[in-house]
Parts: sequence; C-alpha cells; structure tokens
Amino acid sequence: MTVIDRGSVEDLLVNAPTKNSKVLDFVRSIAERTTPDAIEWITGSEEQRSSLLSQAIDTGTIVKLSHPEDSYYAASDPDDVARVEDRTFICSEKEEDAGPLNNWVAPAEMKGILNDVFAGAMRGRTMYVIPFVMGHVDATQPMFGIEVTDSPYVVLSMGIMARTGDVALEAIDRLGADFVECVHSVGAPLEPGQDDVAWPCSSTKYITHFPEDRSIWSYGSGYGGNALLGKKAYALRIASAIAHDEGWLAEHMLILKLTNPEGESKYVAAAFPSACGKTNLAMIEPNIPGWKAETLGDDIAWMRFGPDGQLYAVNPEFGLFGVAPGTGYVTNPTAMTAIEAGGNVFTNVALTDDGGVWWEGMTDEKPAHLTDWRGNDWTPESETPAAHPNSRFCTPIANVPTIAPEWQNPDGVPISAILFGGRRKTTMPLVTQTSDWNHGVFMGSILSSETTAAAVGKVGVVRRDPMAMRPFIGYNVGDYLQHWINIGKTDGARLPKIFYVNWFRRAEDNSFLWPGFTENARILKWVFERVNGTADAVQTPVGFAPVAGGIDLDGLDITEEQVQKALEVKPDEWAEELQSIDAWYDELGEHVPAELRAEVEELRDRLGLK
Ligand code: GTP
Ligand code: SPV
Ligand code: MN
Repeated sequence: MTVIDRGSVEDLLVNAPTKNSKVLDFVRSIAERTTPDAIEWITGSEEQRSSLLSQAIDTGTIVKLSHPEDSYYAASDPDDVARVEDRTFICSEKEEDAGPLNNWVAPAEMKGILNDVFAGAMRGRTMYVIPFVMGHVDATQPMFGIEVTDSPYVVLSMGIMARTGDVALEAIDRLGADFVECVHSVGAPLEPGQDDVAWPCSSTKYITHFPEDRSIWSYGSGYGGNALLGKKAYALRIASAIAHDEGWLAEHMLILKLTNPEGESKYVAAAFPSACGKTNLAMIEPNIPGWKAETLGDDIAWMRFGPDGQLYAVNPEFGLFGVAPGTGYVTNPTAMTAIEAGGNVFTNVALTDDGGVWWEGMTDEKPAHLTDWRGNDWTPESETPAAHPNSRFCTPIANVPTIAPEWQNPDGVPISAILFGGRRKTTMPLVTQTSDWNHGVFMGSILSSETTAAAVGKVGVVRRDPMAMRPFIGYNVGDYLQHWINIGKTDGARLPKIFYVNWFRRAEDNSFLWPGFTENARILKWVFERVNGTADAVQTPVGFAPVAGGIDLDGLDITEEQVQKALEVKPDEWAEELQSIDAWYDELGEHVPAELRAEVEELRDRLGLK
C-alpha cells in the first residue's frame, strides 16, 4: 500500500481555506490514503471554473462546443454509461437493515475492501474538495456534504447540480455543522510519465453507502448517479435513512406548480422510475386555455411537515441531469430553451459537424452526418443510435424558463397531490385516485415499470419499483413502506391526495393509447380538480377513475373511446397482477407493514378474487 507521509500531506493542505478540524481531518485522511499529487479546494469562483475547464479540455475529457454558449461535451468510456445497481451497496451493521432488495456487505468487510482499492487511487492526479449543500443554505436544517474526487468532470458537473464551494464551506464553519463524507475516485492512478485517457475509470466498481456513518465511498465510475454523490447517493440513499430517523421523506420525485384559470395554485410531486418522464412532466407547458405549470424540481424531493401540518417539498438539487434522447422541440420545448441558455455539460450525446449536439428525438429530421457518442461517423442509415439511450444534458435549473419564482424558498412548497407512475404496456390505467393515504402507499408499494437504459442491465423487463425508489432506498424496503404508513399517522397531518398514472399503456398495435407529454396536463387538471372536490369520479376496484367525459379533451385529436381504453380496469389483467403482487410481497418478507397486507386483501375482495 502506497501511503504518502503526513509531512507531504500537510504541505498539500497549507492553502486549505478553513481551520475546521472536522473538515481538515476528513480531507487529510483521504489524501493520506489516496496519495494525490495536489489538493484543490473548490470555491465556486468563475475564475477557478475557467481554469478547470481549460485543463479538462487539454486532457481531452471535455470538448468545448460552438453552441449553446459556454457548453461542453464529454464522451464516457463505453462501459461507464449508467448507474451500476449490481455494484451498489448499502453497508448497514445488520444485513436485515439493508434487505432484501439492496446488495449488502458488512461495514467492516467493505471498509477493508475500500482500504485496498482506494490505496494510492489518486496517484498522479489532483484531489478536488467540493463543499456542497443540498437544498438551500438558509434552510431550517441545511444539509451539507463534502465530496472529494479526482475527476474534473465530476467537479464541473457537481458545480451545476448542487450549490457548491465557499457558500457551503463558510456555512459549515459558521454553524459548526455536520456534513456527509463523500469520497470518489475514478480508480485510475497514473504512474509517473503515464499518459492519461479522456475518461479514466476502472472495471472494478464500488458504489457504497454507510447509512449509520452517513458516509459514501464510490470507486471506479465517473458517470452520473455513480459519481455525482450529492444526487442519488446522498439526496436519496443517505437522506432516506436520515428521513426515516427524523420523520420526513426523501423521494425520487419531481415538483411542479399548477395554476388554474382562476389563479389558484397547487403544488404536485410525482415519482416515476428513472427515464419514465419526471423531467418532462416537471417542465410541462399545458395547452389548456388558462392553465399554467411552473417547475420546481425534476428528480428529487425532500418533504418535511410544516407548522400547518402540510408536507413541504424542496428540490435539494441546483441543476438538471436529464435524459437527452426524446427531449425535443415538440416533446419538451421548455428543456430545449433551458439548454439553449448555455452552461451545459453533455455526456454521450452525438456531435454535429458544426460543433453542436444532437440526439434522437431532438428534431424530426435527422442530420445528414454526425459523430456518434462512440466517436464514429454516423448517418441516418446507421444501425446504431447516434446518442447513447442514457445520454444526458446537465443544465443549471435556473435556465428553465418556467422556473417557479419560489423555487429557492429554503423550506419548500406545500404539496397537495402525489402521483406515482411507471412505464406499463398493460393493466395500469391512465389515472386513478387512491381512496386514502394507506391505499395510496399501497399503490406506491406496487409501482412497477419496464426497465430503462438509466441503469446497466436488460431494458423492457417489468419490475416492481416501490415509489420509484427501488435503487435508492438506503435501508430495508419494508421499513421504508412502514415509514410511509407512519407518516400518514402523524398528528395534525394534512396529507396530500395520492394518484397513480400510466402514460405508457399500449393498444393492440403497440401504439401508445395516450399521447402523453404536453397532453399530460389534462390529467394534471383532473388531479387539481379532484383535490378541490370539483371533479366527479367513478369507483373501480383499483381506485377512483374519471367519469366519461371527465378528462378535458378539448382541442385534442383523440376520442373519448380511446381514453376509456386507457382508463380500463381489465379483470383478467388484474387477476394476473394480483398474483404478481402476492409474489412481490413474499419477496419483501416480514417487514411489509400489516396495513399494506390488509390493502392486498381488500383489493382481492374488490376484484372478486377471494
Ligand atoms: P431520470 O432522469 O432517469 O430519473 O428520468 P426521468 O424520469 O426524468 O425521465 P424523462 O422525463 O427524462 O423521460 C425519459 C424518457 O421518456 C424520454 O425519452 C422521454 O421522451 C420519454 N417520455 C417522457 N414523458 C413521456 C410521455 O408522457 N409519454 C411517452 N410516450 N414518453 C414519455
Ligand atoms: C436516474 O437514473 O434516476 C437519474 C440519473 O436521474 S443518475 O444521476 O445517473 O441517477
Ligand atoms: Mn432520476
């Protein structure tokens, strides 16, 4: 094991911008272990950003684009393109506290493994120290982190995705605050004289979480959720464990504000699995006269009870890390405007011949020639996609033209409705309202979706994804569901109404039954009116559905008959679904709350399958 001596680490620390011993001890201990050549503290200054950009351009990690303004492109290693769920671990003291869905290794054993892989891991590289705060620094309970990383790509991306630099370090010092320790290395040390590659990474990958220590160690990947540790690792896996202890919710949800023609506003949060439509819904521009939607968040919501008993949601992030393919001038013009405002880092999209970017679905017409995400020539005749299916745009959320004025409220906005939804060709209706909180939690617990390119693995397989949190719950999923039930029992709670949606149901010819995208505003309108008690509904075995004519189809080229098909509750499909729900709860085991087992029996009853 290569360990540099304390003296030389002290030399690297002479310019540390803090005297905070907790911070210094952390940084020192990682430097001693990983033996970087230099340590650079991220301040958040424009000057420092420019210098990092120049260095990353020099090493070939990023390429400056001709447009949008101040925008950069990175092509990852072809084997480092998505989250690696099979290499992601929750290292709680007891296996049961991680189980049964998470990979588990005992903390002592994992620390041993990490000791080995991190030894000398940053040799030949600079170790960057990124102080950050998830959510607003002036929140009642500001949530800090410090990520050390040897990846300039991570520094540049974290600078978009979180509030980073002096703003966070000063607050940590001033408040004497705790922070989540986040350690990241691409796992590619350089020998003296060895040339670097554009995207260093390792075939050995560990994305590990210690919920009891509130720390994160990530090794071997430079990609998105594996490496930008404020995002899924902190704001969901570690934060969900904190939220469980403290009585709040850390969820994989977008947040939007909806205003009706009378000027009344409501806030909605929605949980859909990765690559299932959160960013798109968060930026929706309703084409129903008089209705307006504004954006607050597109991926993560932290919800705490306010003094009035309502759940208040904040978006802990500061940027968008959005799926590029399918994002276009027709489907999501808001995102396109945000991207055009500049300041982006694109990953694994295709390059146009004039130094811009393109991906499938951006424009109807395909460019005649591109460089694809692997660096090869591409034409419309090519058999492989130009952009990787999980290629991403990383864009400041402040660029979003529909951003709600209150998006920086430190303590968030009150949520009136929660939507759960997944990508299902069959069975799940376009929209239903659940009958009460426990029924809503039940529907969230059986959320299912066809898998997408957002994680490595087979695409299109139906799997259960409770609350769209399957890869992100930092503790036992049964305890997580119990926590949701308990939230509903909180004294004085004024709980949001819970709905279940499915934009992805198909007809026999495999076409989508519902046009989706902008038209989802028509479903949001029904949700708004149900919350206000002004829309009628019919009871079905699986929840309240819109009455015939209940969804506003004005100006839309689709028949009521087709909507009824999208809304249909088919007994044979549900008989099959119920079997699969039984198997799912068996898989989850003893920790499944009794309240949810009761919900299954009530559903069985309503379906006449008892
Ligand atoms: P993550 O960032 O991975 O968490 O994804 P997300 O949930 O934010 O998904 P996003 O909005 O980026 O959408 C993913 C894909 O689904 C894109 O290719 C979209 O074009 C497509 N999509 C989004 N909304 C709809 C919809 O209403 N109908 C259909 N058919 N496709 C949609
Ligand atoms: C997701 O996969 O849900 C994402 C992208 O939002 S990542 O940051 O890679 O997790
Ligand atoms: Mn996501």
